[in-house]
Amino acid sequence: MARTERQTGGEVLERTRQQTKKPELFKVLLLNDDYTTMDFVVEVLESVFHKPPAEAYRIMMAVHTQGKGLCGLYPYEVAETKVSTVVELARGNGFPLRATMEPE
Ligand code: TYC
Repeated sequence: MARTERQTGGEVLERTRQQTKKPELFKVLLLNDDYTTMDFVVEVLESVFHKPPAEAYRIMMAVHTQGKGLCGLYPYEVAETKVSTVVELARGNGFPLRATMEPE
């Protein structure tokens, strides 16, 4: 027999392996410091990470009391842009606020 396909009697074999890679996600974290105001951090969480006010306040307090806090999970380039945007906004307002990213 010349054909190399498996004879399935017309049945379609399902692929069990994913053909397209699902995007790998990265955590974006805010870090605590002693100088950035709480109001500014809440503003950043609302404007850059689109958090509703109560959630933004909760995350800010988690960073304040625990040293760091999760802002969201994003594909690599989006995470990088969020980190740069936070740092640029902070420096533009004279604050030392830092953000980092790490694999999920
Ligand atoms: N610790 C800061 C203060 O007491 C507030 C703060 C919260 C700063 C979160 C950074 O990511 C941060 N003013």
